Amino acid sequence: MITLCGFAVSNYFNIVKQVLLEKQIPYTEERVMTRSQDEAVLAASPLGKIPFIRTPQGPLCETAVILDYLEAQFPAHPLVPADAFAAAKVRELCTFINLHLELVARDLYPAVFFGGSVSDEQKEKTRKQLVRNIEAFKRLVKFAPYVGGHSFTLADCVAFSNLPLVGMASKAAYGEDLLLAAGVDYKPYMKLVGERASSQQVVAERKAEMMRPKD
Ligand SMILES: N[C@@H](CCC(=O)N[C@@H](CS)C(=O)NCC(=O)O)C(=O)O
Repeated sequence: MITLCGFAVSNYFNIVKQVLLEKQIPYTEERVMTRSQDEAVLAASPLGKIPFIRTPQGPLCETAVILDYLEAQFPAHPLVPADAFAAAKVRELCTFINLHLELVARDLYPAVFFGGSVSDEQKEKTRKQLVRNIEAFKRLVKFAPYVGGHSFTLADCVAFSNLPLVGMASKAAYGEDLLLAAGVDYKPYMKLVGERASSQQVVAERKAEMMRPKD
């Protein structure tokens, strides 16, 4: 049995959860907050980052690694095509969204989501990077109707949790959603993917976590 560790506000935790649900892999959850100094957590995720999973063979951290493991270990209900090139194209989209969109927008989160601050210089630097990277993303993404084409794949699990964060963070920081401003109309796509049972569970559990009184 897989144990998914983390908590449901984390976009990366929710990506792994959606994959577990889509692939119908039985799992349990262990609530772990970020930056834990607990030895049992650090032994599984040395930087204290979430998510990580526990498997019968031992723990695994880093979302992309976890997703590859799940796909290899549980081949039923595939989220990656069998063809090597098509599979690489799906992973290219996952990496692009994680690395060049979400990770760049992440610099804004302390200011826009957590009541912290970010310097004007950093804000401007992030904006330039996002504008450039979103233009590049437009060359890869298909929305036909899924991000990689006609089938729902791993890249949709990544996009569903990450694109809205990029949109919300840029809207809060710059007064405009930089995805929409660049003509990436991801809202109908979010509605389509949002109709899936896995999406509804992820969203409901995220809301419940956000309503939960602080420990
Ligand atoms: N590269 C990691 C990133 C995961 C990550 O940054 N998780 C956040 C929560 S969404 C976290 O644990 N942040 C705490 C920290 O960076 O110390 C992955 O892909 O799993």
